[in-house]
Amino acid sequence: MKRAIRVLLAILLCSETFAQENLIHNVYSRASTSLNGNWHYIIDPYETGYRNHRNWIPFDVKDYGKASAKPYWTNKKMENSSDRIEYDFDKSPTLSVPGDWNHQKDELLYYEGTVWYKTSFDYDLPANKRLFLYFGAANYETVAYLNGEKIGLHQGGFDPFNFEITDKVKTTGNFLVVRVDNRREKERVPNLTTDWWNYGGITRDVKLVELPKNFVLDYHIQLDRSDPSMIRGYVQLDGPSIGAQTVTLSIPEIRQENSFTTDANGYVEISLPAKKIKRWYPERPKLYDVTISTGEEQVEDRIGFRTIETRGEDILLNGKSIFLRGISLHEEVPQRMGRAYSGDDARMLLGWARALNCNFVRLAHYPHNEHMPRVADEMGLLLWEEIPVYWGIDYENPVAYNQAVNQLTSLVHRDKNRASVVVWSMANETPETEARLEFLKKLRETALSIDPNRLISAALERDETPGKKEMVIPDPFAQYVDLVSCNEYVGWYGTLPEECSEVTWNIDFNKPFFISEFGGGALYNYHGDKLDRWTEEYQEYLYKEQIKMLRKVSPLRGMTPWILVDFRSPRRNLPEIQDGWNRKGLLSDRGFKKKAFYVLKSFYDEMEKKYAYKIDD
Ligand code: GCB
Repeated sequence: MKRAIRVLLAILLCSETFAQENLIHNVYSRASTSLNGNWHYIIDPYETGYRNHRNWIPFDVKDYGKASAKPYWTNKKMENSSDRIEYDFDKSPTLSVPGDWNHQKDELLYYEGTVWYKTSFDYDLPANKRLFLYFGAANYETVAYLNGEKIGLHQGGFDPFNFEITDKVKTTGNFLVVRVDNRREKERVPNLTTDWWNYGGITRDVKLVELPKNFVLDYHIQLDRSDPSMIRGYVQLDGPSIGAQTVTLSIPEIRQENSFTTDANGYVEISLPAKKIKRWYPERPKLYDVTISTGEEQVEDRIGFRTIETRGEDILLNGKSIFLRGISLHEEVPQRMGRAYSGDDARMLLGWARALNCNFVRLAHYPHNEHMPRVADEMGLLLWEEIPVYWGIDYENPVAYNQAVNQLTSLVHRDKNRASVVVWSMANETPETEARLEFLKKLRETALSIDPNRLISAALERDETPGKKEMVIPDPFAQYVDLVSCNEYVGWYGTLPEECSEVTWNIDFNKPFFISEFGGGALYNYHGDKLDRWTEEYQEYLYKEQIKMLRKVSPLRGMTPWILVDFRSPRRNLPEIQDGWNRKGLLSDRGFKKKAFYVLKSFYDEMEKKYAYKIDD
């Protein structure tokens, strides 16, 4: 995206909320020091830690905070025996970072409110370097203070952010206090109701990232969709002297290297011939070492090159038609009953998808951690990524819109170089109102302005008229997507699996059609008749009937049934069956395969043969 547009976007976004202005791209390959570990914490449901903080008046109580106290971010200690300080981080218990707090401590299982964290570190920063504090994500609002001074605020529970601390860090004895709150609020995205656990806390990696004075802030390097003989993109530098700098892009394996000169804003468009490039696709996920060098820095990445587009009802990967053999997935490790956050977690979850013979995974319902697309790049799994515009967002409210667009902007920026990501999804099951349509259209434009090279979609709903057997998708947003996607629960909500045989689909968009969810609950190893709810037999029968029905839908080019693994949800309270779990997983909470797993796998084995994929390059 052109620099001018990016600056304008940043200004627009910053005026109302707390967008990430200078998100460092590819932090995982930069020089960094992990701050992961055990951090002290104080649970603070009454916002006691904020006493005397005049700029933040919670709950509209105007005189809140008059009491004389030492707010938590000052990390005050008693200096003599008559001092009154009513907290002490260093004597408080610890939480593991990264990690949601809910499943680390019994008293935090259902907690929705504020927790203050504290850690300490020493850091010897060379004079010619800059230092940034990076969070992979924290849910939902984060305020960070270094050595008693506020360094930044971020809203959004699933996107990365960083704050510069070059002028604030000390050689020894730094203390970092971080307030995280995971309240569900009307203006937040998501807002009051979801069907997943509202995991709070610092859920992803925390790092100190050390960079030169002028550094590579961002870059985009992909095959040009309109001219795939070329790799094109841009590099954006940040720092005091970023104009007229030489930036070199090289891919040693194909012996290509080109140099470019930045404009006065540190921005430059880059390109390389792609003739010798072997394309990335699931059966051959070829990644190249790519280097971007400036006089001060060398940034390494591993990038796959491929194109994705649609033509009529087909999805074309590298120009060849594919069927998306997918599954939906939450960012959760069921055995640990908590958020996934590591490369190993990603390998386990995506490995289960591979065992199902998937070539596609829907990362529902919010941006997952960066390890997921990176591991998917290596494993050869295509991805659908989405933001938590889920159900009843406050669509008329510009604050809610800003929350959504900020999360989308960060996600698209973070993952725009990942070959695995082929779909940006704007929303899940949202009501058809005029305000919502405008909201989604603006989100779509934002995604395309950063990255015009991928498909836009949204999980829409079918016409839910009771008793109606002809399925249509009346949602006007279908006109604006590349991939028309729909969640449907024929055979589970309201009806029995038999209904699948009576249903017909009237889908006529001249676009590929995709089922973004179908499914039903089953408790692992609970058996009975195929019409006994919650049995594996019911779920197996439902999958068989769904597949029979969906085979007849001619524009269908893929599906991501709901869901790979049972997941935690406070909405699911049936004793002895659910006990706080949504049981629609094809695998149990311990990773055991239910019968329906094999039904879907055998359909995918068949689709793999039907859409056999090989390209000569
Ligand atoms: C849906 C939602 C998903 C739920 C699922 C269910 O339509 O998109 O988040 O978990 O249904 O299990 O009802």
